[in-house]
Amino acid sequence: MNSQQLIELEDRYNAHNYHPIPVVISKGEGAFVWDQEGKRYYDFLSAYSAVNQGHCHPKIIQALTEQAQKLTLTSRAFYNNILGEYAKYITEYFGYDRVLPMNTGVEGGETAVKLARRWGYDVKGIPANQAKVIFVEGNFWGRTLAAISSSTDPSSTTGFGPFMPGYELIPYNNLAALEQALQDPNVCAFMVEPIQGEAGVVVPDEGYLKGVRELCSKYHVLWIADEVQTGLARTGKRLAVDHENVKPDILILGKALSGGVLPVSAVLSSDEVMLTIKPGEHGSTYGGNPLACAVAMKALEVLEQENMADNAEKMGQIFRSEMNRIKEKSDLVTLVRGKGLLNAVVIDEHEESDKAWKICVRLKENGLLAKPTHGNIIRFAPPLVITEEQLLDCVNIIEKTFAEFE
Ligand code: IF1
Repeated sequence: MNSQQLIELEDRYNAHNYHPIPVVISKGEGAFVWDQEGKRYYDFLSAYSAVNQGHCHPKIIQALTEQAQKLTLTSRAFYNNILGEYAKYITEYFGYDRVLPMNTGVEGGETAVKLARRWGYDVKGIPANQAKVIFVEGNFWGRTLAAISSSTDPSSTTGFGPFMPGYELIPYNNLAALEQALQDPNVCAFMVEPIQGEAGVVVPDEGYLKGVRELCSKYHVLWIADEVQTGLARTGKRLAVDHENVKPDILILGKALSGGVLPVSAVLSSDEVMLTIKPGEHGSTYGGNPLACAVAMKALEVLEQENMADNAEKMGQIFRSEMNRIKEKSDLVTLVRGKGLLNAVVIDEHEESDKAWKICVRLKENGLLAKPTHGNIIRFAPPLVITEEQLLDCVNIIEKTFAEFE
């Protein structure tokens, strides 16, 4: 079947919960993907930062295939021979006491909120069913009812109520608002993305994360960092919180924890927090499965071995300086922002415009895949294995494409 037929097939039988760029990908390697007709593209979405290590990283695929031939799933009703090794590996890697393994990013968020509530009751002494979690405006942590209950985006929430109680919203990047909200003794946690992804790669002021750490400690509230998108070298450090040398009480990881191979998420925390949940009180059939554990260990290992954080930092500097050069002589680009290889270009349009979409379709025709967030923002986030030569090739494609819209 050709691409057009495959698109029609999906359109006919699949739910219409997405509006994809019209390209049918059938192969991937490193920073490249190929469509059904064999045309090659640079991937500047990286499956929403899940393939930080590059498509089909040979070492990760090897770990996958070797483990797949031995044992894939036992459930947690029994022990398996890989989970303990993985738990030791990931907790030492990030400096936490314990890990709770889940599958998707949103399950990681759900787990973090449950842990925080339980800690609030058992340790902080919040009266039963009164615990509150603070979120920021523009947050995104997935599509479950608990996640959309904190959303300020109507396309996430409209027609899906009623919503989960016990949440409070404050503005992002605003420490005074946080301190105000923390006055309430029933607050158990503050959950935040160190850089907001879906909101359009919104980078907070320097010192914000440090301030969050200090305020949460001062008011005896758990700080939950959602690093599902920003973690694992994407922003030029192992974690985005490392830019300010601070440590969250609860860390959520997902996406690239498996290098894009299968859904693997993790919640990391201290004994004090993690041991509040007892056997039978939380879990998942697939969480901690041996296949996921083997893949995740390798995915973490190659990030280090191949210095992907350093490469993300260096390539990100070059990318933003090139985009700013383009911005200088362009009427189209109004703002360039990001950290490491999580970047966005804001174009001169209103949020409901279809300009960013049209540019992304043209970028596709010119051999580069990117996705708009809102009508006026294009996200640029290639795999972290991209080389300088490849990146400069991509800058040319972007420059040429933007020129077609001047
Ligand atoms: C979709 C964006 C990215 C996340 C953070 C948790 C999750 C996500 C910070 C949940 C998921 C996704 C999912 C994807 C779009 C997407 C996204 F455009 F919305 F912002 F990555 F850039 N925390 N992000 O960003 O993880 O349960 O999906 O594994 O299509 O909804 P999940």
